[in-house]
Amino acid sequence: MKKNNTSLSAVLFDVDGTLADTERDGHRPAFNAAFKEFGLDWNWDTELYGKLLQVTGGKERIRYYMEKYVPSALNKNDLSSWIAELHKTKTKYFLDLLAKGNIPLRPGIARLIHELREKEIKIAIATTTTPENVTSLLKFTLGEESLSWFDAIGAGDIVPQKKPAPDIYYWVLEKLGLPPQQCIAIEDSENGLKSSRSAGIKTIITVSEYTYLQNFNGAAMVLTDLGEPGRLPSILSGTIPNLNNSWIDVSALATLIESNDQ
Ligand code: XBP
Ligand code: MG
Repeated sequence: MKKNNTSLSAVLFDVDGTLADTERDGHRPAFNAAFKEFGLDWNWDTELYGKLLQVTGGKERIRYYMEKYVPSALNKNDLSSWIAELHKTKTKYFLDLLAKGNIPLRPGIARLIHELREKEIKIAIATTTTPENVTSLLKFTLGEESLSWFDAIGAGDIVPQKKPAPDIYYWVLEKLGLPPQQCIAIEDSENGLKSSRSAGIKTIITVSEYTYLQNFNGAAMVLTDLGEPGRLPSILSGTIPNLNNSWIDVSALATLIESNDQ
């Protein structure tokens, strides 16, 4: 594929909600299992978890929950270390869930990743989640060797400010050595969109269960998912020139990057 300033050079994938539906039946029960192991009577049901998701990052989410719902528990000598230990336990349970193979990739993700590789377009990860969560998800869905397919994996505490700050996208762009104009981000949430757009990257949203009512102003396109041949996605807003009743493939992304739209 010919490369110029506005050619597609890389696709940057978010993880939770975008690569896979990890939140309701993955992260949430893992948090609850960790609470139990720590002797806490906290329970994050599906509705409460939806509210807590406005805070990105598991450790940040725990702290926010404590501040809002159980402020008496904040009275600990080393609160940050305690939260970090609790979160480490949560990660252990989440990794166990991934290893059971119960969390599949969303429609179109594996197809698009394979096509991007065939066409020699770089692929990268830009996520708030803990790095081991990303490597395990990739390993248990695309296979161990898939880790080497990614030109950059930006995850977790590698940057000081999590999404909606643009830091993680800046970090990945720098690793790739690419300007934002040559990249497309795929996200599922308003916080993710704010992050990618603040870094100047055109963004496609594939909505997830917890995010479909969020504000996606600034997205190039909002869809139910990336779609597959024979299983078309529904387009919720935006368009890609010449995307005629199709799924999202490399040619659609290449057209999007060359268009003048946001
Ligand atoms: C989603 C997040 C994460 C996960 C939990 O990240 O905000 O905090 O909910 O994972 P993204 P951790 O959509 O950017 O992938 O507990 O490891 O933070
Ligand atoms: Mg997400």
